[in-house]
Amino acid sequence: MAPHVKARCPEYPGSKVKRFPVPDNKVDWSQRWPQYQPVSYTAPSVLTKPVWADPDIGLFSPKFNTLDGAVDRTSFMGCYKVENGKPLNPCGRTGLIGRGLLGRWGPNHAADPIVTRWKEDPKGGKTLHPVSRLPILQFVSIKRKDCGQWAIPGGMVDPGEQVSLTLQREFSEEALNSLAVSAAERAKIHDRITKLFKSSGFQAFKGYVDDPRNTDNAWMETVAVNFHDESGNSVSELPLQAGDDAGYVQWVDVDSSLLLYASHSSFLELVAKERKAHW
Ligand code: RP5
Ligand code: MG
Ligand code: MG
Repeated sequence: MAPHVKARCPEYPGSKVKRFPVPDNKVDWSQRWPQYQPVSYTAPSVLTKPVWADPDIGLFSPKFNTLDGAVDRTSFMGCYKVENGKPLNPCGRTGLIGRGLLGRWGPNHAADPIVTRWKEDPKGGKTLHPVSRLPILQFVSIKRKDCGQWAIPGGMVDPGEQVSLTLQREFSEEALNSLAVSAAERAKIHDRITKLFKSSGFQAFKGYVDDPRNTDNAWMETVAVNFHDESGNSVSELPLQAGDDAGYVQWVDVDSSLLLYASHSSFLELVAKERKAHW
């Protein structure tokens, strides 16, 4: 596996904090590196003890590598090390200790709904890419408010929440703005998309996300699932409207040149390959 890159971004997101620079060959914990002096940072938004965040180490006794009450502290990467009471990022050094913007020590579980359809040509058929001659997929993409980057409309799995529910809930909140409409409208949205989200979908990825918010002690993991509207008459007919942590939303052509948040473009590559679409 290539070493994480975005998890070593020089300036920590939403702050002026500079990570201790970690070269590629020092990412792995197995490389001895006595000179390593990571900076410590936990964002004020986490320190004010919101419900979604853990207390500080020492103030509570988390059960790592297991289901800790409703909080899932297991990792898709296997058993992670805990050193001096603090979990160690399974993908190596990031130049920063503490939790940064992440609420949980150790894995922070998210779910990423990749909703796709075929790009239509004027006659209603599939649009083929001029070079690859393969049909072009489109996916619902949101522009994140926090960093302005385009992304999959994913979000955190709430404690005890089924991932299948997180996928549908986050899509509704970020791409259909379900939080801002009346209960009746929300029920309508729910009905319209439940069929698509109840289909089993294609699990494109499950594991570590190379997220710029990652630290040595806290990191993102996700389950990315593709829900495909083959005939273009389920979600495709719904008006997209950005909501919650999304500033914009639109259908975007799937292509290898996409620059997306975290490791999202690698998830789309897996979807394109699976659906024999252009990449
Ligand atoms: C990424 O952060 C995941 O892949 C997911 O898309 C997202 C979840 O965080 P929030 O959108 O809730 O900030 O690592
Ligand atoms: Mg969200
Ligand atoms: Mg989100």
